Amino acid sequence: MLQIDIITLFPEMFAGPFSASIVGRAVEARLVEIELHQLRDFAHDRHRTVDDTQFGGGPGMVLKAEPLLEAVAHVRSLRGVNGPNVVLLSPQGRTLTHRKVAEMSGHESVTLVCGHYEGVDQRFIDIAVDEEISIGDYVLTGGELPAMVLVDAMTRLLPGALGDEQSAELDSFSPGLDGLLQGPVYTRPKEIAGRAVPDVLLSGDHARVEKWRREQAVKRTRERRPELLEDWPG
Ligand code: 9D3
Repeated sequence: MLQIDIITLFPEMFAGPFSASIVGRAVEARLVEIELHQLRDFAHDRHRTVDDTQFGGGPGMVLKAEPLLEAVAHVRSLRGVNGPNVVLLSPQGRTLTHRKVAEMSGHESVTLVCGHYEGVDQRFIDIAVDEEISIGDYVLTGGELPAMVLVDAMTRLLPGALGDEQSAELDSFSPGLDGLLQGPVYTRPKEIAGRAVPDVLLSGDHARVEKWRREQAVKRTRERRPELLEDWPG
C-alpha cells in the first residue's frame, strides 16, 4: 500500500478528486491511503499564525518554518523511522515527468507539502525537504492542485488501480509506446456527419491495426511534440 500524507492549509480542496473515479476506487480498495494534515494545527500561538511578511521587504506572505517542520515531524512519527520522502510542490521545483511519477509511486511513503502565498521559509526546505517539484511553467495560487495531479498520476500506476483491459504500460511518455503521443481513437457509431472510422480499424487484421497505430503516433508526435522524437529510438 502506498501511503501519502499531504500537509496543506486547504484540506477541503482535495475531497472531490480523491473520492471520484480511479483514485476514489484505489482508496476504497486500499491500494493507497491518503491522509490530509491541516498546517494550522501545528501553529501554537494565539492566532495560529502560519505565515508572515518576508525579511528584506517585498509583496505577499511567506509560510513560516516552524509549523511546517512540526507537521513533517508529526508525519514522520506516524510513519516510522524509515521516513517519508518529503516533496515540496513549488514553482522553483524541477518539472514533473512520468519517470518521476513512476519512481515516486514505487515508494512506501510520500509526504507532499503544499506551499501557498509567495513561498516558504528556505530553512524549512533545507532541513526537511528531499525535493521540490513543479508541474509546469504557469503560475497557480498554491501547491494543492499540483499535489492532486501528483497523487492522480501515482495512483493510476499502482498494480490493480486500472481496469483489466487498461494498462499503464501503453501510456504516452512511458516505455511501452516509446514515449510517443497516442494517435486517434474511435468508438461507435462507424460514421458521424459523413466522417467514417478508418477502414483499417474495422479490418480485424491485428498486425495492420498495430502498424497503423504506430504510424499515427509517430505522425502526431512529429506534428505536435517534435522534441519527443529527438531521443526516440524507432
Ligand atoms: C514572485 C515569484 N512567484 C514564483 C513564480 C511567486 C509564487 C507564485 C505562485 C509563489 C507560489 C505560487 C504558488 N504556486 C505553487 O505553489 C506551485 C506551482 C505553480 O504555481 N505552478 C506549477 N507548479 C507548481 S507546484 C506549486
